[in-house]
Amino acid sequence: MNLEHINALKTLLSLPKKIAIIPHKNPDGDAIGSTLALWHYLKGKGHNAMVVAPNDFPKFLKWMPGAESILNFEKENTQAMDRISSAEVIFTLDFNHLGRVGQMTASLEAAEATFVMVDHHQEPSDYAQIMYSDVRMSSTCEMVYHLLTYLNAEDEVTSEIANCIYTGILTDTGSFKFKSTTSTTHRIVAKLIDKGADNTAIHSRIYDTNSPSRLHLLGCALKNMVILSEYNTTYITLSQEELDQYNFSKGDTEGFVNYGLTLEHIRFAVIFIENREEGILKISFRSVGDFDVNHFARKFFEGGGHTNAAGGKSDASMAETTRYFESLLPQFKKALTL
Ligand SMILES: [Mn+2]
Repeated sequence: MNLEHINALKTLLSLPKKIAIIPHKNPDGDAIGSTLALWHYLKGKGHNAMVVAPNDFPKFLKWMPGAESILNFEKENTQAMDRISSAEVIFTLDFNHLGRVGQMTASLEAAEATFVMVDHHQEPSDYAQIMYSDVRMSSTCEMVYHLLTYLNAEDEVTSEIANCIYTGILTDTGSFKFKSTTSTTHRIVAKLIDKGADNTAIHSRIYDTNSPSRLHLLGCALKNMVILSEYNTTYITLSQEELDQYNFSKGDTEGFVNYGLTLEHIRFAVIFIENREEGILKISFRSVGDFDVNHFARKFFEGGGHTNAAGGKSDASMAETTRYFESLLPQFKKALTL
């Protein structure tokens, strides 16, 4: 974050403000962790702050300190709209394009607040007056920690803040495994544990939450896995029929795509999931090393994300989509096998 923006933020927060803090739609551990961490900090400084989420978030994040205070735009619409339109400052965390908040987009576009963006995704749009955008960062949670140091507030990191930030770093780094995990990330994590982050409990609350039907759905997904050794690539399909058969509930397929990458030599793993309600296939792309799935998702599947993790969609059938996907691989053979 450059000095000009740090100083602008310090000035902005020098008097108590009415603030809305916004995560993206379908918020994940990093989005909820970063917004709640910032909320705890701002509240402690005497601001009137509130986290407003576009929709609900997964059960395995409900234990987070402050989670019960999050306004749900879908369910508490009047209150949420009022908070956004009356806010003097709006922080948008873990996204960089106003379209990422779904039905909340129009409210944000109409808001007269000063916008502050904190985010690590590529190609930010320019709606924010104060920007902290860095694609090299492991997570928005790591950026919130840096932000607090820029505000000279490292000593004000409470155990609530530490638990929130730890959670987002944990989930966005694939448990400290992805390339974006640096020595700085680990130094911050060490400080968070010193400040009260209960690392063992957090791991268990996040990852030991399977239901029997989810494990059965995972079994189905793994059985469907197609391995294209020639391209060090693998993909999984899940039809709506299969989702129904295993009582799919939202979030159940989270992380399934990563199983492909646990195969030896595999560099590129994909999952195609049918969503009959929306009439599309939702696609997740993962890679290891230099193969850029952000580029791949943008070019061929109307999506995007990071170098090693991206999303996309297809309006075609499962059979057509996987055929198309396979037809794209020969042009990337060199990148995938070198
Ligand atoms: Mn993130």
